[in-house]
Amino acid sequence: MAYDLVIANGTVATAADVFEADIGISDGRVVQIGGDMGGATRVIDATGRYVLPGGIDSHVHIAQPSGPGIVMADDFDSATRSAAFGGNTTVMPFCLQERGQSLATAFRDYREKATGSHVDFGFHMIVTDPTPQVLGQELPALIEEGQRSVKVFMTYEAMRMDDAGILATMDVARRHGAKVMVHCENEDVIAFLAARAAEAGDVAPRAHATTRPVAAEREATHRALTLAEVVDVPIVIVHVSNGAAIDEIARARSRGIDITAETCPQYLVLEADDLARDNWEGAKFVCSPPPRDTTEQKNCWRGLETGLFDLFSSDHCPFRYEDDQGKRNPAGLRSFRHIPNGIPGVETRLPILFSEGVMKGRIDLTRFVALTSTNHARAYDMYPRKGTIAVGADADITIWDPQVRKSIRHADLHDAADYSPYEGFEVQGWPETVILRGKPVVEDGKLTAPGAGREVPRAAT
Ligand code: DUC
Ligand code: ZN
Ligand code: ZN
Ligand code: ZN
Repeated sequence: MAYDLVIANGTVATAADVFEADIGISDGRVVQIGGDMGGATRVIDATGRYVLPGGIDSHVHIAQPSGPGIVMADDFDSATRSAAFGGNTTVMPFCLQERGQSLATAFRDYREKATGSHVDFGFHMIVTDPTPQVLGQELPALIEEGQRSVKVFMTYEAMRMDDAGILATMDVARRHGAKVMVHCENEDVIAFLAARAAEAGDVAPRAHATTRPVAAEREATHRALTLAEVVDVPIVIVHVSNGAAIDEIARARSRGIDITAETCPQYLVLEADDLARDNWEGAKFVCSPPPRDTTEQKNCWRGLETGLFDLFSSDHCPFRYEDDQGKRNPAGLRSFRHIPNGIPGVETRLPILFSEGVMKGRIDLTRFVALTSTNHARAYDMYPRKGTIAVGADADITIWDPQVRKSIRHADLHDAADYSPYEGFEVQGWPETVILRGKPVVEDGKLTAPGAGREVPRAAT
């Protein structure tokens, strides 16, 4: 019985171990690890390479409307192409319920938009309008069918929920078995500071960072954790940017709250000072929470090193720079308040953490795998089908070249934005071959199996 594919001579890494072994794959699954493989229809030689579980990026925004007339640069085609080239085999975008809209209808639309994706995918539900219809019927039904992650925002005028709405949403999540992801920033603080800055004529991109201070994130993090404690629901604190928020998480964990904590590349290698770059270039770094300073970068690294963070995600949220609705803010709208929030990053997430984390000795390879794949599958009910290399698991594998050195250039990336916030950043290590359910989807610099992505069934517990 010949296997469909054997990956030979590589160094395999999981979240627990690093070992030399060949991997035998048939019918899209891993069927043998180590030992004599017998025959194979195809053998990929992975000598000198790491054989890793495919990356899972559980925080990406794709084809999400972001205000009147403002659309994201990426649709599912370009976003999942970029994800695949970045070594990912699964992404988890959001299904946004816009106010006044049915959540069930929104979900049908996002599912439809996602057909033809190039990597596997699963959704989180963003609730912005907690009506009786949504909380009483639609959300419970979606959770029951496996959509077991719900996100709420404490900021953004068009999306924010007050504490009463968050409590009610959390209660539905608790009763039906979902966890709640929270974007933690205090909107009233931000609105107050932003109005004051605008009045003072301080409207350049740097003001985005000064008007979204650590205090606004710390207070909201504390409040979100408190609400989750009161309701007794598992919570995910997304995109943590600083030490004060980290301290809130550590304290709440010591009280026994079930918390998953996430950080992102922008909080490790970008800074608020990047927003001060000349000629409105700073707009290329506008995301929320904003990048902070070197002290907070160190705090975030410490959170990765000590295991405080479970997830390392991109928060890919691409907008073009040169565009009527883009970041450059053309035609009289030259204010930080009109710069769309978000930066692209789904393709550069793994190389940045590998290079800055593993190559620089801050984290080991097993922790890299946990942070970029395994923990995402565990947090969002896809493990052990996804997120590991084990007999019976989906053969989602990234063959990683740890030697190659690159300078990140947007021209080499595959998203539909027109810049990368990491332009010129030097990395060592890049994904070489990406295998989705046993089939190479990226090989020799080409997308070899377009449209092979499917929605991941999420296990009920
Ligand atoms: N922050 C961003 O920068 N973009 C997407 C949404 C968010 O919370
Ligand atoms: Zn239920
Ligand atoms: Zn967010
Ligand atoms: Zn986000």
